[in-house]
Amino acid sequence: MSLESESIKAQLESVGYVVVPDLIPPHLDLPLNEACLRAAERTRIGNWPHRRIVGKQFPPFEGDETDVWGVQHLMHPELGEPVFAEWYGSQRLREVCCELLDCQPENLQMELFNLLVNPSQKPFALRWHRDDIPTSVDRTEELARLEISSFGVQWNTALLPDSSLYVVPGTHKVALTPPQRALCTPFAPKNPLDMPGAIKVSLQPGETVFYNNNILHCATYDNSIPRMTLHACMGDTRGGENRARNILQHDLRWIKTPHMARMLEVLDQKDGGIRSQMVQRLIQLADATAGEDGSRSLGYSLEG
Ligand SMILES: O=C(O)CCC(=O)C(=O)O
Repeated sequence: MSLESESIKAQLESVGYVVVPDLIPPHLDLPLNEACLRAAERTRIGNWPHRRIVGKQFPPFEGDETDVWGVQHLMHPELGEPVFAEWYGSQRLREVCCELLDCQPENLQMELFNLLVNPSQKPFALRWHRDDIPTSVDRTEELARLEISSFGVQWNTALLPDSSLYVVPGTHKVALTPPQRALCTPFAPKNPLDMPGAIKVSLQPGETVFYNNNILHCATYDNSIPRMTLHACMGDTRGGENRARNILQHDLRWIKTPHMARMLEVLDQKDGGIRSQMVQRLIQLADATAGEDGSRSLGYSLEG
C-alpha cells in the first residue's frame, strides 16, 4: 500500500507523523489569523505573561528575556480571543483527533493550545528531544514510556509557510540507537540533518502536521522568517493519569475559573456542550493528580 492510500491513523502509527490539509473552516481563517497577530504583538510587547522565551527550551518559562518564540494558553479567557477555543472544539478537528486516537468523542480531553512565532531579535533552536521522555532514562523505561504517548496527539497548524520542525520518523516506537542518543545533547544541533534519519517537516499555510510527541524532534527558529503556527494537543481519557505531567507542567489552573466556564458555554451554544465537557475531563485529571493541598505535584518532563 502506498503512503498516500494509507489512512492517516496508519501513517501516524507507522512513521510517527502525518500531514493533513484544510482543518481550518473558511469562516474561521481570517478571525484566527487576526487573533494570532494580536496575541503575538501583545506578547512581544510584554503584555501577556504566558510566553515561551528565547534561551529557555522547556517549561517553566521564567526569566527576564523579552524575545519570545511562543504565546502560551491561547484559550485562556483573559487573552480575550475565544476564536481559539472555537477552532479547538470545531467538528472536523475533533473528528480527525478521534480518528487518530481511535477513540470516541466522549474520550476527548482538552489539553494545550499555544502559538509558535519567530523570535524578533535573535535566532533560537530546540535540542533533539521527546516531549515526555528524557534521554537519561534507560532502555526499559524508554520503551515503557513510548507506550503511554499513544493516548494523545499533538499538532502544528501553519498559518504561514513553516519549515522549523525536524523529526526522526519511526522513533516514536523504538528505542534510540546509540548514534542517535549520542547526538541528544542539551544543546541545539548546528545542523539538525546530521541526526541519523532526520527529515525537515515543511508546511504550507492551512496544513497541519499531527505527530506523536515522543517522536524524536527538534526545531530551529530564524528571527528573519515570520512564523505563525498553532501548536496544540488533545488527549484520550483512557490514558488516565499517564498524560498528567506532560500537560499539567504548563500551569493550567485558569481552566477552572468561572470566566473560562462562561466563555466555553457561549461557544458551545450550537455544539451541545462539547468544549465544556472536554475541559471538565482535564479538570478531573488535574484534581486526581493534585497534591493534598491542591498543588501540582508532578514536576516537569524535561530540563532546559
Ligand atoms: O517549534 C516546533 O514546531 C516544535 C516545538 C517543540 O518541539 C516543543 O514545544 O517541544
